[in-house]
Amino acid sequence: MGFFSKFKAGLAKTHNKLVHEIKRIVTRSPKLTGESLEELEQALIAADLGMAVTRQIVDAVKKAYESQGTTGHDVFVVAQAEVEKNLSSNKPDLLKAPSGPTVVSIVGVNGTGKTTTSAKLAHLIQSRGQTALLAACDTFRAAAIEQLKLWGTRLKVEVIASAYGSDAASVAHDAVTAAQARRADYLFIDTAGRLHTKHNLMQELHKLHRVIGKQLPGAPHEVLLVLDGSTGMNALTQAREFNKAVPLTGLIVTKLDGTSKGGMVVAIQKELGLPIKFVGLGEQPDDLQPFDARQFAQALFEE
Ligand SMILES: Nc1nc2c(ncn2[C@@H]2O[C@H](COP(=O)(O)OP(=O)(O)OP(=O)(O)O)[C@@H](O)[C@H]2O)c(=O)[nH]1
Ligand SMILES: [Mg+2]
Repeated sequence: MGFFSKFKAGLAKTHNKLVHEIKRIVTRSPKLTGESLEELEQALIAADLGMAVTRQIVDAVKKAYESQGTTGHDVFVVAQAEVEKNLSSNKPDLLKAPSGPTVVSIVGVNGTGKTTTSAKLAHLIQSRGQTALLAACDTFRAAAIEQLKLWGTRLKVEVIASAYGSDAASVAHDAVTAAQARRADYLFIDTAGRLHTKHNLMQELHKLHRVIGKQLPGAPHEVLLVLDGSTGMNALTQAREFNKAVPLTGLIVTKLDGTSKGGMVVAIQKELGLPIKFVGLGEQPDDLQPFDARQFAQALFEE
C-alpha cells in the first residue's frame, strides 16, 4: 500500500464520519445559512478538531461563500486547506545525531502504544537501510520485557534487556554502550508507562535521561511522547502536563485507525506547537507513518 492509501485507510473512521456529516449539511441546504454553519461547527468539534481550528474552518467557509458564492462541496476544499495550514510547520522525521547513535526515548502514560511504537520505529529505520537497537527499560510491568523481545525476534532487531525490577537507567546505560559498540544508527528506549502526576516515576525518567546524557552528550536526542489517539482531547491535556514535567521533542499519536476523533491531531499541534512526528494507524510493523500535513488533511476531507 502506498503512503497516502495508508493514511486514508487508517483515518477512514474519522474521514467517513466527517464527510458523511458535511455532505448531509450541504445537501440539505446548498445555500449556507446560520443553521448549517452551526451544524458544520458541531461536526468538526465532534471529530475533535478543537475550538480554535473549528472556528478557523467555519470562518473560512463563510468567507468563501460570501466572496465567491462557492458551492456546498467546496467546504471540503476549504477545510482541507485550513487544516493543512495549521499543520504545515511540521518537521516530521527523526533527528540524526552528527556522530554516534541517535538515542530516542519513548515515553507516555500506560497503554498508549509505547512498546509497539518503539518496535515499529526500529523496523522503519531498518527499512531505510540503517541499523537500530531496542532497549527494554520498562522493568516494571509484568511481561513488558518479553513483549519487546518478541518484537525483536519478529523484526530481527537486537533488544538490550535486564531483569524485572532492575534499574531502568542502568539498562539504558548498557543499551547506549551496546549501540556505540555496534555502531548502530538509532537506539529506541522503551520506557514504562507513567502518569505525569507520579512524582517518583517522573524522577526515574529524569534519572534515565541524565545518565545517558552523561554517557553520550546530547542523548536522548529525541524524547517522544506517545499518545493514544482514541482518547481524543484527553490526550491534549496529557501532552501538556507531560511536557511540563519532561521536555519533549515531539509527539506520536497512535490508534488513529480505531477512532472517529482523529481531528485531535490537529488540535494538539495547534495548541502545543510540538511536532507530530509519526502516527500509528494499526497494529502491524508497517502501520506507523511519518506524519505529513498535506496527506493528513487530504485523508480527513477528501470526498
Ligand atoms: N489499532 C492500533 N492498535 C495499536 C496501535 N499502537 C498500539 N496498539 C495496540 O495498543 C496496545 C498497547 O500497546 P503497547 O505498545 O503495549 O502500549 P504501551 O504504551 O507500551 O503499554 P504499557 O507498557 O503497559 O504502558 C497493544 O494491543 C497494541 O497492539 C495503533 O496504532 N493502532
Ligand atoms: Mg510498554
